[in-house]
Amino acid sequence: MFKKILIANRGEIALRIQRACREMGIKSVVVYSEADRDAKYVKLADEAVCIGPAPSAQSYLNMPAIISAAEVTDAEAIHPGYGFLSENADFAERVEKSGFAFIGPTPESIRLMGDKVSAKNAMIKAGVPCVPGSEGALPEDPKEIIKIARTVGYPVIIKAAGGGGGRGMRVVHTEAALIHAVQTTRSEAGAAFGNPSVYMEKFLENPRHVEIQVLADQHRNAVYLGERDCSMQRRHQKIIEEAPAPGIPRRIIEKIGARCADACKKIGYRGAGTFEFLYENGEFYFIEMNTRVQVEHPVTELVTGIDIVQMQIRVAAGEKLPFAQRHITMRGHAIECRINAEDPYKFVPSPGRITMWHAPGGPGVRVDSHIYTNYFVPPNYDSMIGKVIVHGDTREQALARMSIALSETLVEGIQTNIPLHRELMVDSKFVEGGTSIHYLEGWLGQHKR
Ligand code: MV4
Repeated sequence: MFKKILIANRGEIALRIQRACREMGIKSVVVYSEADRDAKYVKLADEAVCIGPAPSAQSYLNMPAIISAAEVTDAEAIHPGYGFLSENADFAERVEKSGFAFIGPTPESIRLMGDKVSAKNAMIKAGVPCVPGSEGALPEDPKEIIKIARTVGYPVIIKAAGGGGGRGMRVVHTEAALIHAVQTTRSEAGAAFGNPSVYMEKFLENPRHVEIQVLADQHRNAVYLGERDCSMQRRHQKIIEEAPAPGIPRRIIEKIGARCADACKKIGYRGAGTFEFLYENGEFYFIEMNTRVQVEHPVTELVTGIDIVQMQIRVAAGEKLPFAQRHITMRGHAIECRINAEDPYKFVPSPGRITMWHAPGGPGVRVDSHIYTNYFVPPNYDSMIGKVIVHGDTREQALARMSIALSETLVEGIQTNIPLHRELMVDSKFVEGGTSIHYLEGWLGQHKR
């Protein structure tokens, strides 16, 4: 096992990874920007290295500075967390070329999944069901594109191969609008991702976003840890996630989960990963794979009892997964609310000093946050300041525990989205379960203030 790991991230995930290291008897090094000098995880770390000024481009995205920090502190491995460099294949490659272990998949896996066309081709080959659409990238010839769209059937969606997470997409309802949409998406994709390649899918009008968590080691073992429903989102920013996904029959999850684990074996995947699906009319359709630990990993940890971050570290060190699929069981229901420093209804960021922080507690309540009373939320990064996660025997109990936890949570000095979460926890459609990816935007339209 590694003796020392460098954490190439900030905020709650830096603290989360540090806690995993501590539990495993591993020393942790954190890197931080000038804006994060007073952060809790910086104070708590065994060692800390300042890697540059506040802007991410000069600190958390600064590859040479991060690798130098690993060299001077004698770290053996680098954990990238989520965001920043976590899905950058070139970074993973440079980490390994410099003699460190990258706590994540191989650069080849990251590259394969980073190109959404090659990811989809790999999944089709591995037997994972995908959204019907073009076979690979769209050709140049407009006549060919029109033919493909007729076969797929309108509405269609044009997506950039270099996109993902909602960037570089366009919905097309009629043949008259098709060619212009393809050309616009192509040129935007060329400018944004340096890759003008686009592909086409049938546009699913009212799906849910359901994802499968996987874990794989370097010895051809792979398991799935059930699913998460992440449909409650606005502008591709998830705000609530839960496990299991309400109302989806277990046999359907087991079937798709087994396909995902099998696909991991086929592509030689290692580490934690997430298969993103759209779920509509009882069917799963693969859209993308994330090759990192996700913000919402705790809901899976609570229902499975498996520490995903510790598993990432273990498999990166070459250990075998300590369990097989038959050993993994799911208990109860977990819900996560992302707490953002923002206006709860206008979504304008609200950085600044937190004059008072009181965390919730009680049975089945987990708080993953790096904030404290008198902490200054810097304006330079994502507005998420923590997560409240609850576990209960049933979804009803989890909902009740979340409402109580949110009522106990105090954040003063800045605005947060806690009031929005409190309203959603008692919203009749959300309580019923199974709302689609468009629900929140509709709800906000009806609850204008
Ligand atoms: C889609 C879709 C409907 N049909 N693909 C958006 C993020 C990216 N991961 C894929 N996305 C979508 N792809 C087809 N064929 C609708 C979305 C989508 C969405 C997906 C998941 C979560 C939130 C979303 C919000 C808007 C659109």
